[in-house]
Amino acid sequence: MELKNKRVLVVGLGKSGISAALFLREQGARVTVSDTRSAVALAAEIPALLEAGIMVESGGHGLLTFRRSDLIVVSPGVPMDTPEVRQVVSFGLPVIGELELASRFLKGQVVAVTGSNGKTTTTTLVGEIFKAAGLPTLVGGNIGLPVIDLVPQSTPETWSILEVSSFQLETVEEFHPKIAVVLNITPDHLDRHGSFENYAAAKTRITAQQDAFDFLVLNGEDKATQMLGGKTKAQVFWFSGRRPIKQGAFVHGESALFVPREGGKAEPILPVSEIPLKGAHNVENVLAAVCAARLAGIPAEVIRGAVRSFKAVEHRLEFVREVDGVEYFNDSKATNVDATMKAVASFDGGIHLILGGKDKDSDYTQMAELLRERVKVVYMIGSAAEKIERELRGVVKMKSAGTMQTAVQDAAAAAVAGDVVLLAPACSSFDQFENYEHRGRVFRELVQALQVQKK
Ligand code: UMA
Repeated sequence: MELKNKRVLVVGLGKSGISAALFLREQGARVTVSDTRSAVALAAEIPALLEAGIMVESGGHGLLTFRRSDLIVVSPGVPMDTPEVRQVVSFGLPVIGELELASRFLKGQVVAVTGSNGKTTTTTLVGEIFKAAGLPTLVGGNIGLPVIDLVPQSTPETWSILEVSSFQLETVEEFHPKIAVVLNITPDHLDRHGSFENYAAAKTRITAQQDAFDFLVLNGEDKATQMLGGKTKAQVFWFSGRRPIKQGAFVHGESALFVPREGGKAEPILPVSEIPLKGAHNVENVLAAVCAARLAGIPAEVIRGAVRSFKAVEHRLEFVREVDGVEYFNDSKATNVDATMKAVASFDGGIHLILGGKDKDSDYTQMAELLRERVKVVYMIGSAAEKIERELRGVVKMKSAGTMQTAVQDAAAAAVAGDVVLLAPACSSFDQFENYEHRGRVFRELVQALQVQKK
């Protein structure tokens, strides 16, 4: 891709936009960045960009700025139906995302992990296994490190393990992972994609460029994911925590096994009891990682060692502390209904659940049965509180807490020994926090500050 002297516009000045703009500038492009935030809000970012010879448009997107460009690179958080983006697409100007830009320059092979839930845990685990096998490994993507930042370090031998989101996949064209993993597809980001079908279609793009020499790893128990099996040219491997699989990874009795080809012998990988993560969904994440690792030729004993020493990723069903016999778990990354249900299902009962934040057009009624069964009290926070209360009224005891601080205090006061206080909010965080990490940190700090009372 020739970038020298091209007029490139980068839309959005978050992590991806800043990295993309600096990369493009280094390649000799004439770069402008445009962001809806004001110059004051961008005061920390602007000087370094100007220094690098990058022009900055702040406080909104100008159609003229878009029209004057040869190429437009959008950040993942910028919807394709942003009016200026829609217009230039209709004029035929090329619009790509940061993932697509990066994948045109990234050397080596890619393992791409997507799914509505479990992406970060699985990506991190795959990365750990590949590193344990001694392979030159880079880890990035939606996990928090823009893929473009991996480009300078990549070599033809590198394995880049990438967490990829529907926002990033929406704009890929040539992105071509050697191994693609789709963990599950359940409703999320409907406010952005408009419908579940559009959301699932974005995820499908992970395999669009794959061919018969590539691998697609799919969840045998997830309906929407199963459909991808018929839409790919890649060799399909399955994983299941519930039943034997002809080609892929599954649990049989006490063991996780891998079958390398249909009719082939099942190889034992590890006893399930050695998986150090809570919840059936995490067994699925491990099985998906087993497939990716075996497909890259990594031996079973290396996989077993890396899984055994794996620690829960921050903000994903992360154990925080026990106070007076009550256990506190931070699953701030449970930003949709399905993730919250998986978190709740990881405990037998006695749960004090903190729910709420910014709604994503979600249907909270889906949780009714599970909450009735296992949750003692729901504490509602954030702007979605009213909707959650309306949809779950009569199902479970509910308390309007408003803020995280009140929710933690109320839950701590009500919980008795043997109970669990669980932050698994089913919403995004942007109404009250910078992001889900910030929300998780605030929860953790509040829990760390609780006084032991010995009730
Ligand atoms: N902006 C505009 N115009 C718009 C919309 C946004 O100018 O129409 C600007 C905002 O003012 C802001 C910037 O764009 O300055 C934000 O860009 P961004 O939202 O793409 O944020 P980044 O910091 O670049 O982070 C992105 C991902 N964010 C999203 O997808 C929303 C991060 O995923 C990812 O870690 C990072 O790139 C590196 O790859 C976060 C996320 O929430 C964790 N992902 C979603 C999820 O996991 O559910 C998909």
